[in-house]
Amino acid sequence: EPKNPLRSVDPGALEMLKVAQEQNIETVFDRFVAQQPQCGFGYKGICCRICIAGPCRVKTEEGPGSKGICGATAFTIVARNLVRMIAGGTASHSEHSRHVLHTAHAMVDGEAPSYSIKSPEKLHKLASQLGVSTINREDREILKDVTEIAYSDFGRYQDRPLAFLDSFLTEQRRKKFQHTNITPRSIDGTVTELIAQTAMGVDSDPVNLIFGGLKGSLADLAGEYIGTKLSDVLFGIPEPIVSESNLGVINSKMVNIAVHGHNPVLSEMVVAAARQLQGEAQKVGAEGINIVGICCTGNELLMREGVYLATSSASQEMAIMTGALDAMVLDIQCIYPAVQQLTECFHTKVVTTEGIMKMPGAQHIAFNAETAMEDAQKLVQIAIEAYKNRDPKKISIPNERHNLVAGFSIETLTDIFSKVNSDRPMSVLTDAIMNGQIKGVVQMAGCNNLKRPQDESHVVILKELVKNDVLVVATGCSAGAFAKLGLMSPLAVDAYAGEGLKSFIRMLEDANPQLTTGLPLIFHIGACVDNSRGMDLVMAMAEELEVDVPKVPFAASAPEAMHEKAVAIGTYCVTMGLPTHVGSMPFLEGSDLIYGIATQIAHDVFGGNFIFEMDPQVAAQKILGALEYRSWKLKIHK
Ligand code: NFS
Ligand code: SF4
Repeated sequence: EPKNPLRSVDPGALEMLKVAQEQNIETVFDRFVAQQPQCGFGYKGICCRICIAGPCRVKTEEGPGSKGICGATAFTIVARNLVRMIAGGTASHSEHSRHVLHTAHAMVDGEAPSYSIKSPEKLHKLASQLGVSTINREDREILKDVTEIAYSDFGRYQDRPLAFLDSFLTEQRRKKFQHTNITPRSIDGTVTELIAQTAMGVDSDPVNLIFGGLKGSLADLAGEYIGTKLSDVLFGIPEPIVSESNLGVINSKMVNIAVHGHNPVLSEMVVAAARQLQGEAQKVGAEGINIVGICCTGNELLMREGVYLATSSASQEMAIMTGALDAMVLDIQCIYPAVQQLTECFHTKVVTTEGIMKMPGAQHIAFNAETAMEDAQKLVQIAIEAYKNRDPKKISIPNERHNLVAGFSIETLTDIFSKVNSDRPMSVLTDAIMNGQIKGVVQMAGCNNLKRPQDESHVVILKELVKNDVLVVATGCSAGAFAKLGLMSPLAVDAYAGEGLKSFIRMLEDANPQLTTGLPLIFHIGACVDNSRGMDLVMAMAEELEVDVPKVPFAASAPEAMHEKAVAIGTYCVTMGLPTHVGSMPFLEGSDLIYGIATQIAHDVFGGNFIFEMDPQVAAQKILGALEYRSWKLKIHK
């Protein structure tokens, strides 16, 4: 019997876990148990290994043992560790976005023939927001100017704020960031500065350190803006789209390829190559090629192509354990090294594609913008070859798949609202809040973290919010949880939405007869970089309400946060002025001061604050409380 019996609430994953147990296959759930108890010093954030005089730990309340060898106290150590996590998250998002940017740039130069400008509409909107002229100019020329601005946001030291951040802020947020001196001047420069600031013997002032981290989180948001906006230009603005999710989308009669990681630059090409090579798959006896997504690359493809979402972070190994996955094509981030180890028992080919992401034992096919289509074809061929090696005895695909509707960019939402009020689309949402039909908006985001059963916290919080008439937008593996469990289907509206939310969604449907599908219970706004879409939404609401972000009934929640990227996102949500729930404890309990800054002082300065609450039921109540407080205040002042 497993020591941790309820490890997931996802029936697809649970079914595969039975297989794992029968065949004695090790999974992330076993490794989690093997790590217990996790180190108490690390957990509290009071372990420092920034220099090799260490590792140092804060061992006592007072005296020499209460400090590191250099004299760094708990608040310094906790702050430095946190800030380094933010720098790590910022670097991750930004490298992803830089790859999209390189691709756009190569395309403009005629060196990436497989790519094109799918959305001139988005390009023109972006250009005008960035102050790039569009009159009498070719789209490629416009995009060239846009990419130059993005490059200079990344790397050039400049005496102006980041264009990809500054152009999208409310006036009050812009001023707030200037006054508190956290306006980043370059993305790369900010990451480097934070590493330098937190090095041995530099900053020991916890407040100055944390403000550095806030600046880093804004650089992270800028990087996400570059990623989301350029991806929309190259691959299209997401529009409502019907698809399915959970492991049952893996098809025993087809060549199955999972794309796992984050970057649409790769996965969009794999989808295109698969469409071309269907015939090759038939030659080896398969009915065709079935692409399925995992984690955020799955979200990217789901949003724009309607590709099935097989599974999310914590259950990524389960896709291989179906025995019917012929290849897993990887780019970067959130990919367990364990997936390659697992293929010792299965025929699946694991293939890496990026220079910074290789795995011992896995095949590597370098993926280049210049040769994107040929590279993608090679990847698909590997899967077709592997199909021949399938062992029918090892195939067990859970009979679990659910309908869903995804594809809600802010453009699409605005469009849907505009059918109710074409002059002021956002007022449709804000009026519904002001008249009490809905309580506010919550952006649910973030990962799976095995400290709690997979997906349970996402689901418990979601159900409580929608029952209480909160409009939920979702990203990343949070969206993945809802998709897998059937909660992202229009049918879930009747089953779970409170009367107010239900009537709001029905009103939108009635006003939009052009939609070929009903609207879902939760609006999927994309991958984790697309948390930037949520920021665009809250700022549009702020402008409509003529207030700054901290007054808008809007909150964020990452019930099972895991990655450094989630730390960066949570931090910019707070800096932007949002109540931000996190359901897995970051490493900061070793300093009451830092805990107080995160949960209280941040609120005094920026109007947003962290809510650390591990119990999902209690967390939902706290989020609802924060929304109610904001709408109550808004109504008094209007
Ligand atoms: Ni976001 Fe997406 Fe998932 Fe977490 Fe990882 S896939 S970028 S970091 S685990 S939500
Ligand atoms: Fe120890 Fe200070 Fe070095 Fe950290 S920086 S490892 S606290 S001596």
